[in-house]
Amino acid sequence: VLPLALSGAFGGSHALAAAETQANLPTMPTLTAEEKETAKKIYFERCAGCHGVLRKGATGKNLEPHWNKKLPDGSMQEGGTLKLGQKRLENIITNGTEGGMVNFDDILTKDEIELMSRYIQTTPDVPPEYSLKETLDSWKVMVPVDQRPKKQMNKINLNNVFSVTLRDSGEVALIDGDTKEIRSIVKTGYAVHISRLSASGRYVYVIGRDGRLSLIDLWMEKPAVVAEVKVGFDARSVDTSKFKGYEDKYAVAGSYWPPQYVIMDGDTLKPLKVVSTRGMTVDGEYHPEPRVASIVSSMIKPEWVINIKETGQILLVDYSDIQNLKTTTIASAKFLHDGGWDASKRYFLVAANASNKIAAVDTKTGKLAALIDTAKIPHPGRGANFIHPKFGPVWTTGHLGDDVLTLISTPSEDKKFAQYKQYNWKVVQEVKHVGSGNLFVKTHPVSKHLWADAPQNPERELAESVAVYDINDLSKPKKVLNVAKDSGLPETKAIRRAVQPEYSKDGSEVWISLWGGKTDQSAIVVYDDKTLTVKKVITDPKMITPTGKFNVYNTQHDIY
Ligand code: DHE
Repeated sequence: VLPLALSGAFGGSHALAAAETQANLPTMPTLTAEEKETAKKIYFERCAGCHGVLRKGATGKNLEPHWNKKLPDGSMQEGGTLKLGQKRLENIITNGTEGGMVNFDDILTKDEIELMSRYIQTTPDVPPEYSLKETLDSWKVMVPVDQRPKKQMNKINLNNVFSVTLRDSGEVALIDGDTKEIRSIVKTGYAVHISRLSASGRYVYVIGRDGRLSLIDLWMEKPAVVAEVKVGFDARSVDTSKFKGYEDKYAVAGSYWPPQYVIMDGDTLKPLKVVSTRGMTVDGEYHPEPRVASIVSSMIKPEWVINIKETGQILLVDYSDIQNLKTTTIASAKFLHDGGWDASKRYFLVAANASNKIAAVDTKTGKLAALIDTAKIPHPGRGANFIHPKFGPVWTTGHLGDDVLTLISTPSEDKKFAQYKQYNWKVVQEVKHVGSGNLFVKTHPVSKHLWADAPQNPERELAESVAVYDINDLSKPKKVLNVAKDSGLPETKAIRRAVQPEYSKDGSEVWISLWGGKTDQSAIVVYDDKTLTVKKVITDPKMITPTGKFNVYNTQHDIY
């Protein structure tokens, strides 16, 4: 709380008005020290991703005890968790909302829901900062570069390995795509979010939600972690330097908290530079927690595209001179999240999810190419590129908040697509999906299919299924595959969400994870992409909560 003199100086009459309103609010609930610790942990693991550490909201709503904001017409709007009250909050957490919040009754106990409802009515603690020194202190090299193999020491086809997140066990399984055998399970950070590849394809980088970044060497007889560093307290993204001459040289990881990114040596993870992302939103307001969302590496320039969620600023960071770092800051729209390249890999398309927009950046000119309005809460994953029979090259996104798949026309320098220029950056088609709650879409250059999941749909049947569309004729009825049933595993109390279709290197198979309960043995179901029949069910007692899967070749070359 600011001393009165300061609040007068900096807060002015608004601050006084806010203080008066706050005086009329119910008093904040109390928590014992032990309850607070438990609630903090649950909040970090389950809530912070959408609502933010400072609870200012992004994909999810603002969860501060009390907030007020000025509307465009000059009037003040206020709200907050204290106003909503204990019963209403318990109800929202238990049952979810139509706005996209999932129901937590199968994830948290009744007591935990009661506790979390009290916790979010109290003022959020500001977590500590994390500097270059702390990053360096956390850095470990298990196998120094000169003690690593000089050539591949195993017989695995390294073009077709899948790095699979075992979410709740804090591990990654490396699965041989040819034999479907689990080759190695490595301990990583908590709930690994993504795996990305070095330009050479030798190293896999996996980032845990707790900010622990692990480097796996695929050349070892049994692939294992060779270096590790903690880049922050809460993180989601990592990528490497892929431009010619910089292969395997650098890695970059983005944090949610503190809001910053860290540049590291590619083969040791030695932290070299930490860059804060705090600053102004595209609307010109200061934001204290602008989190780093997706990061991709350009192949046409020594640059990373770093998307800053709360500010809506897209950074093109030139890594050719780390000491004198040059950054182009492109204003797009707030709440940037995930995205992928168009087929030419010149344009990066990223969802500004809570703004219901897709931003397209031209990495050749370093400018915003388009800002496209879409249906509610686009969530592309990396999107899906294919040639539409009527509209030419298109990129696809699904939606968390709507029951359509959106196709956006993308430019091409190939003369044979010149006739489609008139459609560029327009939404050319919305294909009806099975329902809302889609997270990922996927296709492959040799495939005739577009796959789309719906794991966040409230209906069990839909959450456990995926839909397959014929890209040559999208008017044909989609084929809906019930992945949970196809796994042959006994039904469990927890919904087994069918999530993230991923292709094999040759594009002949599609792998789908069954994201089940915290302790339930689950599976990855592998389908033949042509016949849509089950080819293999990969299961094991250690196959618990599989979510993201990354075919190393497709990830290395951005094929989607
Ligand atoms: Fe993700 C990508 C953030 C919840 C599985 N997720 C991303 C990216 C971001 C992000 C910023 C892009 C990374 C990149 O490309 O550099 N995800 C968040 C969240 O903030 C959110 C909403 C809440 C949270 O607390 O983390 C969230 N994500 C989830 C899940 O619940 C998912 C389904 C399961 C899980 O393992 O946690 C999940 N997210 C994924 C996957 C990708 C991803 C599989 C990568 C897709 C790809 O094909 O590259």
